[in-house]
Amino acid sequence: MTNQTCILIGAPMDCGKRRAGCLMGPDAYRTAGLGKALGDLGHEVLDIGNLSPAPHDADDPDAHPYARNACIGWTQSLILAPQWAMDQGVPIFMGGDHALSLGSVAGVAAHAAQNGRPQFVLWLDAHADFHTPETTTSGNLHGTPLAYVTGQPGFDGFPPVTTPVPTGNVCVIGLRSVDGPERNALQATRVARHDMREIDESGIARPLQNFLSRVAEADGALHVSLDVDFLDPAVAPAVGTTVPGGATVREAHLVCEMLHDSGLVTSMDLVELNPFLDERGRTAQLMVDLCASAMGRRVFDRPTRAYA
Ligand code: NNH
Ligand code: MN
Ligand code: MN
Ligand code: MN
Repeated sequence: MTNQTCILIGAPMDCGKRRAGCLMGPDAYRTAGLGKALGDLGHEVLDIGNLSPAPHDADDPDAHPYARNACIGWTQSLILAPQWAMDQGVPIFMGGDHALSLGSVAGVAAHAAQNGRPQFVLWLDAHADFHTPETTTSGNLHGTPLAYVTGQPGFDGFPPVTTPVPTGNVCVIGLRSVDGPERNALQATRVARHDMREIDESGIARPLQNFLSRVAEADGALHVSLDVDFLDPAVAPAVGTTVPGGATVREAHLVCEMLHDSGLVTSMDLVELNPFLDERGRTAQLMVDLCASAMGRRVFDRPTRAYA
């Protein structure tokens, strides 16, 4: 794999849910050595610092959904970042909670469309994040990004999604907590959904490889959105929404290693890390190691595998 330019973009967004702490995520990744880990692989690393939200109206703390205006401000600023970052290298959005993907994914999809490439999205998460502001009962907008970027209605006040990601280009792996309205809505789409039961039965490589083959065939751009709660909370405790029964360290590394070998990844989010809940930085470190795997770290050299 040729060396790339990794563009680290801090997005200390913390308004996608009520429990505070994800704002410390970007600095936890820096402290855990994300830049050095990627540099040691031979990549050029550019840490551009942290983004901030576009100016927005104040939020009523009791409003439903929660912090809509702040999320709109962040989405407006995040959606613009891929316009310059995608031309420089591989943007890595250091979250911040998963609401940052409303902007990052809408932004990379718009950029891909400008370049005539179909956008694909791999969502590694315990949750489907397919609520709309109308169906969410928690009111937490970090549970909505996949619905937004695929063009589902109900996101009044948010930037219009000009180039929705086709649901058939989305693959979710790691599911073990899906709310009723999300399940109903997802079943009416072509989103590929792989729950933990399927991973237990058949392994994690098979669904991923099928998806990567489709991306390669379409010469697509591939955005990977890695939610900390994809991982089992026993190995990744620093997340507000722990769900037992998640991916093991090795399952997650295998996913990242296969992603690297595919040569298809064009952008990435690292989301939901809450350093306030971490144990001596172990979750931040694991996320850094996974990102390094996705960017080419390996124990021994192996011939590059083709997924086409
Ligand atoms: N589905 C729940 C909700 O909408 C949980 C979402 N939480 C997440 N998503 N962490 O990844 O509130
Ligand atoms: Mn461009
Ligand atoms: Mn999520
Ligand atoms: Mn989640």
